Amino acid sequence: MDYQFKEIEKNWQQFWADNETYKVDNNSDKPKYYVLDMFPYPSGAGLHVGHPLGYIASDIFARYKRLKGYNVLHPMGYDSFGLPAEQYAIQTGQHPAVTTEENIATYRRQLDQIGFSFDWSREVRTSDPEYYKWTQWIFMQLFNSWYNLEADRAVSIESLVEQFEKNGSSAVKAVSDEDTLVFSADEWKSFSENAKQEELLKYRLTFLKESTVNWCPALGTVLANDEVKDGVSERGGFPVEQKKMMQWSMRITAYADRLLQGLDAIDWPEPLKEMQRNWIGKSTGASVIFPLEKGENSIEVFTTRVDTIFGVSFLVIAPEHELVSSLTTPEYSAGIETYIAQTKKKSELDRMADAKTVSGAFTGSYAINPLSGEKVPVWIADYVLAGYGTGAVMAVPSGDQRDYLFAKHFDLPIIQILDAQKDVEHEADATKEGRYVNSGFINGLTYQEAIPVLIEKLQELGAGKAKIQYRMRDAIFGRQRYWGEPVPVYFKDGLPHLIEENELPLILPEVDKYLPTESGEPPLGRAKDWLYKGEAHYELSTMPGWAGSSWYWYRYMASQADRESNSFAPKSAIEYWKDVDLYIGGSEHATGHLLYSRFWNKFLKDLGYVIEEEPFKKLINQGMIQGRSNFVYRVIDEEGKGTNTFVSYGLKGQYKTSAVHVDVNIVENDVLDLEKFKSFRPDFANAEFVLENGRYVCGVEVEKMSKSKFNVVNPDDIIERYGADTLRLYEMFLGPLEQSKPWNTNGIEGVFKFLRKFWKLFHNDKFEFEVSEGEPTKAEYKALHKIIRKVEEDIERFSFNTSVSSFMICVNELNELKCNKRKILQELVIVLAPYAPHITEELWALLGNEKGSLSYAAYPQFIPEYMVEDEFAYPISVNGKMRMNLNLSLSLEAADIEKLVLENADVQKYLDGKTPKKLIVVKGRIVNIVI
Ligand code: ANZ
Repeated sequence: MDYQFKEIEKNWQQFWADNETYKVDNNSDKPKYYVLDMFPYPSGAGLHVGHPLGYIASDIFARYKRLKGYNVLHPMGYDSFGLPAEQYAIQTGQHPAVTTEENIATYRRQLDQIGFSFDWSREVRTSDPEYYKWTQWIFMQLFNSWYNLEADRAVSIESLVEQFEKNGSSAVKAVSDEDTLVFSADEWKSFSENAKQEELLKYRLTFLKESTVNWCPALGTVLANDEVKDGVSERGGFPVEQKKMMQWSMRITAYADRLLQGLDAIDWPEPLKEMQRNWIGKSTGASVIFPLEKGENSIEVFTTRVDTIFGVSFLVIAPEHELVSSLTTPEYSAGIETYIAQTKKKSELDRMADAKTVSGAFTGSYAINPLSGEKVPVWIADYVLAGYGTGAVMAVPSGDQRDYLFAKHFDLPIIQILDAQKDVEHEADATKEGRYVNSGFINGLTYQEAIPVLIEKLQELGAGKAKIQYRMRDAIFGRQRYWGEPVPVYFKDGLPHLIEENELPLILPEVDKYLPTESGEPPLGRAKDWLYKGEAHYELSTMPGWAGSSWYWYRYMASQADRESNSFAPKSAIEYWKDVDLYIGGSEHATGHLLYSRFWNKFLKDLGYVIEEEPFKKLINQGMIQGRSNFVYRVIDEEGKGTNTFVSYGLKGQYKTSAVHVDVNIVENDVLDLEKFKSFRPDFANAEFVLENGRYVCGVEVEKMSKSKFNVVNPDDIIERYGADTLRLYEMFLGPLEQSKPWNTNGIEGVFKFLRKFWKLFHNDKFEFEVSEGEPTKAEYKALHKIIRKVEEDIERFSFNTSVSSFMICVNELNELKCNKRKILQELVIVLAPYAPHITEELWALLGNEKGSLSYAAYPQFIPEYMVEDEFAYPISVNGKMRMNLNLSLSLEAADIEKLVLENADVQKYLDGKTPKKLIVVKGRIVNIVI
């Protein structure tokens, strides 16, 4: 039979499903291996060929690991809460659950067609109450915990209450809000219950707080910093503004140092780790207190360059700083007010990016430099951010570029403090070379020498101390939207309280519309009679997109049976699977999902629910598959109007044209299908063409794969035409996994032909299955063992593309050797199986093996002896002409070679009975005969 991929693939997919071939057990003597993909958001558009790239790579790895004797957990699920389903619901009135269900069905069908070895019995859906029950449960644990800096971990909030009851607040070392109260044990006991709860909220790891948020009016929700790109929402590109709101937050900053340290222990791409490091943004410096000239107050600044303190010629505080109004003297109040109004219009990103335009306003007040005793003016300016450090800086125009530009602009003093001064105007940070001058007791010191001396002095004076500052903020944990997890909280006297654990899940209620209420409350405000115990109001915002994906890999560890247990995954399952050995997904999640997941993981570990500090041991970012767009060229007439004539790419230079995207699915090898083009768009129905060599050749460009560019290739179409095995091999063949690369269907034929050639090795000329039982030759063994070793090495270093070309070479070699020996082919089937699971299952069964046993066969052992070159095909030339090759052992000496050459029947034909005049043997190279 010819290679009937359709039937073969359908049958095997059915077989794997019926037999639960990839269902994995939590009890096994084999070593465990956990291969995880970033689960998809099931969008309405379904999968395009870019999506499965990472899934194919991880599936190859998972299949390979099974062959290597591992018990492999390779699950899949859906991140099924989120904005697009809800936007669609708003437009159509369709319940997001319904569209989500439909989209999941499409995804499942598409995934199944590709032949993945997922254990579907462990599927998760974040929007399923059985799943989000545990997301809510984790939220409750966070609410019930605080971060004890002494223990350097999260502990139960009861232990904080105990400390307060025993010693008051003084001995507590916690990561908390800044406005915590100072009280004795007795004072604590005298607090009302509500006052206690209010105080505890400042310590809880998830807490309500008024904060400035990125508010997107068009989406009607708050967005996380990583969901805002260049001042607009990442989804949809809508404007985003700053707004103060009561919000749920997660105290991720408590974990800043552990998140930083953990990076050193995991095998992730360096650029990704660097992105996390920058996001966390640890700065080591000092806080310095500048008392005000008048009154009791003082301004605390954060500086990384306390050594420049003698160069300070003014202070700048953020326009939002709490002291602004009290510092502003009547004379300057108009200027300050105008400036504050201006600042409100700018986003934080604009403020940071806009370093060159100088703006600011003088408050009219002065502060005192605690070391020099000098009086310095206090200004406000938007380059100082309210949320970073203390929201105040000591300005050093001779050292810092922004301060320099500011001083120049407003004519403020510039104090020279180093003997080797660099060009401050052009260098952001110019004071690191030379020794100090004009700097009191640090004169003559270098900057490294000065810092510890100054910190000690400040500490002595009670005017400052060493301080570590993080750029990362606590993470906002709420959306004013419908399609997300309800927060398991109700309100009493304006304070949040958790519902009982046994009341979980708190089910997402039905609403009549997916829009905010008339009074501006989130959509959940529309739910009828949705009250806790019939009286208390629930929290109306829902959890953000990252909630459900911050722990999902643990749910997969729970088998179907385990899921009945009263935990997100039973201890035994967590002890067995521990962590993810290989995680494959996109780098766009660097500072979102991948940071939040590490945070929740560390938290769950602190509470003893999981055992590993880091969840994802090794991570690979797959590259993006770009679209390869095709263009036709519309001829423009003299008046500049587009005609209905299209000129082929090679001739377009002779006309005035404009390029128009054309659907890549009606183009083959860059040649346009004219009939399909005419029905592609109504206005093309009467199109005329200027052809070259009778064909219309399209132009090409590499762009993002997107519907609007008509360059989306659907895997369904490829599978229909060539089959899933070809798709899998081809996606890998495109290039290194980590690289971005364009999808180019032109090369797919070659891969398809390779599979047919491979199939043909097992069949005779009448296409009947036929393998020989004979003992393979050395050359045959060599071809096999070359590929055994190559594929093993390639997969172990995640170089999947190089294996594909090696398979092609191997099959060509065996083809030339006319090898159909079972001993060779059966092993080759196993080696190819991870890449092309269907065709190999079929051949494995045809070879007489038990159906379906290929997935758990043993990867063949590489035997180095087969690689030893012990023969050489000597070129034999007669009178300077190459006549033939003769295979001879490399161990033979010249005399033996001479003898064997002369005895050879073919050589004798050339000799024609004569004795050669000369016979030159170069060992391992050539034999020359002169007659
Ligand atoms: C004096 C100084 C002299 C500074 C000098 C720098 C160079 P990183 O490394 O990012 O932490 N700064 C402090 N708080 C700020 C805020 N809220 N908004 C804007 N800028 C702020 O940077 C810390 C430095 O940024 C601090 O050190 C402070 O300026 C400024 F030659 O203090 B420096």
